Amino acid sequence: MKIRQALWILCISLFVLSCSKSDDAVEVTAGVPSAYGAVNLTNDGFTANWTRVYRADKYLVDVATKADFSTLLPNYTALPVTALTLNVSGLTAGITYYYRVRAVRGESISVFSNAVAAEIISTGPEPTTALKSAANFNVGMIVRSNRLTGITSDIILREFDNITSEYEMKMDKMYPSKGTYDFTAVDKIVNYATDNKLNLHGHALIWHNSVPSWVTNFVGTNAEFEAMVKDYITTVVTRYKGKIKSWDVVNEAVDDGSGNPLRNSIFKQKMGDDYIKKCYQWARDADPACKLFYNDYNFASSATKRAAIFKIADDLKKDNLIDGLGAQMHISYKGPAASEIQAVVDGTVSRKLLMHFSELDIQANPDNDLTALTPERAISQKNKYKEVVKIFNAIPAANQYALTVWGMRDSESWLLSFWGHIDWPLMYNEDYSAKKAHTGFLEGLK
Ligand code: 9MR
Repeated sequence: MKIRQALWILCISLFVLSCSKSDDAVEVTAGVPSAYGAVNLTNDGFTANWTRVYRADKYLVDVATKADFSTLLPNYTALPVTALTLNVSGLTAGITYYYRVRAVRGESISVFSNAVAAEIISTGPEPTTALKSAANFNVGMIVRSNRLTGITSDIILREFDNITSEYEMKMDKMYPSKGTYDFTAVDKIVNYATDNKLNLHGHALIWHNSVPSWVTNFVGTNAEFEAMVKDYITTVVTRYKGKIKSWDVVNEAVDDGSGNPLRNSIFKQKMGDDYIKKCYQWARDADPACKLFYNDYNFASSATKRAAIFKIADDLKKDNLIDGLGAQMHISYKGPAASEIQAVVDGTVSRKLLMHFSELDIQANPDNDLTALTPERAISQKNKYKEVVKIFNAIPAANQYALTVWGMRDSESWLLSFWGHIDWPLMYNEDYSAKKAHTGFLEGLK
């Protein structure tokens, strides 16, 4: 009996073993490659590249002229490649192509990787369509009183309908010593705006970074300090009533530290936390028709700062003391993400406030890894300009105030000395020709 049982068990085991396949023949599934951004962009091609897939025999690459791959290029339709890169050539300058990759392992073909867009470099001049004629909203540029002539002025008048003073409408310049105002530069800018029918945005009445030394070292009581600030705001806003249509009353009041309390500025120290409200009230009283803005940076990149800014707006709005929010938008080609910028817009629009993208510049070299602006980076920067403009363009017209770019030529940007290294954050070259960033702005309007 035992021998029979043992024989049965042996037979069954042999049968099971014969049915199972050897390791080599086991069915395998090819993993999915991830496509990286295109590199080596030239005026007729680029290099596609992607991640290695475990034991893949080869990869199949598609290149198309449409993001949905409905128009595959005949030479690049499931093109088999054993390496992890493919030089794609014979393409047309200025056109955006898309690629995706599958891995092949034995009989198995993976699903498609992500799709990557690659814009073929166009070497000719960029389109010169004037921004203000292409946009349905006010497009702004910063000005300096000693640069309101020549080619700079020609470009301002051709491209922009809104101007902001880069630094001459700040307290240290307008109120350099106790009891003595200096409006020489502001008058020039105001006259230029009036003569040329440009909207002039006032920037910025109260900013911790532009406090004259006599105010930092104020001699007098807190009540006297407050009276001085009231006189300053009233004097300036009244002087330009009807000519300066909007003011950043308080700029950058939110601290960057954790919890984002109010920055401990001289104004907070001497006047208390409600200094903000007082300043807006004095500005409102001086010119009730003037649009009052609160302006700050990292509005998109920091959710906590965004919440703190919206809280300031809510407190002011309760008493009808604010009309709009300025998101400075000193950003880089890497971020913040579109969703974060959209959150700024959504919070502003839902509060029924005007939106000003007030100081746009886009660093192309935030990591200081370049010594010259490469075509790839110029295109990445262009795409970020396009993304920002697209978001602004989609804001309901009633909430759009303006989109202001913080500087004309790259070499004039504050960022170079601030970060101490080369960058190309703006829309114009040294010879005032338009960069790809300018084309990105135009494309964002479509
Ligand atoms: O770009 C401005 C620079 O030329 C001035 O020296 C500086 C101080 O007045 O202000 C710069 O502009 C700042 C703006 O007024 C507020 N947000 C940050 C900007 C860059 O520092």
